[in-house]
Amino acid sequence: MSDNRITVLVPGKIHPRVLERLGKQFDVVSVDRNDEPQVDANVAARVRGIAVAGGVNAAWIDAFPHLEVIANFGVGYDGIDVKHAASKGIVVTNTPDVLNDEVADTAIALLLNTLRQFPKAESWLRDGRWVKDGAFPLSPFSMKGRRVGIYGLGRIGLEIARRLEPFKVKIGYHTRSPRDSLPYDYYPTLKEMAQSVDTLISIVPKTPETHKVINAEILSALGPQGVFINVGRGWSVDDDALIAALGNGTLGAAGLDVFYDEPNVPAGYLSLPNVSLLPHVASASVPTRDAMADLVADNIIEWFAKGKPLTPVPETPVKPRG
Ligand code: A2R
Repeated sequence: MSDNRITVLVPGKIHPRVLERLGKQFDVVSVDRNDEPQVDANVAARVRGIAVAGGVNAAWIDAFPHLEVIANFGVGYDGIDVKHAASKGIVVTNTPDVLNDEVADTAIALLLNTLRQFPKAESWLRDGRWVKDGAFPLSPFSMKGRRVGIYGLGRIGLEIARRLEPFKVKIGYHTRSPRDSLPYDYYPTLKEMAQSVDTLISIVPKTPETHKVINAEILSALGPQGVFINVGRGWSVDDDALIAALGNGTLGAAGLDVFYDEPNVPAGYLSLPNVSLLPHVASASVPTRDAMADLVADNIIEWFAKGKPLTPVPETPVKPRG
């Protein structure tokens, strides 16, 4: 559309509510998301905002000389080259907080599913095995008496900790800096925490420092009664080590909602009986995804209305719009 409305580009798929909200006041241009942008030069010159669920690399940032803001759908913004955006004075926003409760709920559900094998028990019933073979086998693990270590006690990690309290389990955490006045044990290293707990929940972002840190050493420290849950990023896990540990009994069980190369899940997991797998659904409810979509739209709207987005990421500067 060639009117005098501000042009906002949407590479690839995004929640329809983002398109609906932005379409009311912006010229929204949807394009395929390839490595290199294929956008008409006239359109490229008009683009001042990008709304995206996924990634925006340096080539995309460079393709739009008047780009001011990139609004990411999701709290993790590892798909966006924020350093490059920051170097060009472009603001990046994400969708923190509105998904904390949903992701924390999923973490607890996945932990219970992993410990108590509820998905398998339901399949047992649906497959007629209750009638044919009798009671579902007892679950080898229980929540009772667990010592839980949370790797990452940020917005989501803290909600997970709060939800664990009524289960009467022991709660500890590892972050780079301790959080004041919380009733949880702080561990200065991931290894020390893994040695002291039997349940590890990962909810750290994807950064160079968190790459494959859940490795053979950490898994073996958790031990044969140990359980690993991941609702952060698959990037943090050495899959070969986890598959081996689950297969040879070094680790008891795992529950995974996130994977290194989504939607591709290593075949090794699929054949293991002691892993509970979800297709990255932690925030995937209608109300939570609607709230995330609204925050994406509101970040763009606020930026162009007031020169101040609602939730900029810490790496990008927010200078008043000139
Ligand atoms: O290290 P700190 O004190 O900055 O604590 C943050 C922790 N964290 C780390 N802990 C240990 N070693 C690291 N290298 C490291 N890097 C970060 O992760 C903080 O407690 C937590 C991140 O919290 P938030 O920034 O509030 O993120 P939120 O909203 O909880 O989401 C976490 C991640 C997203 O980045 C997505 O990847 C995923 O959950 O959905």
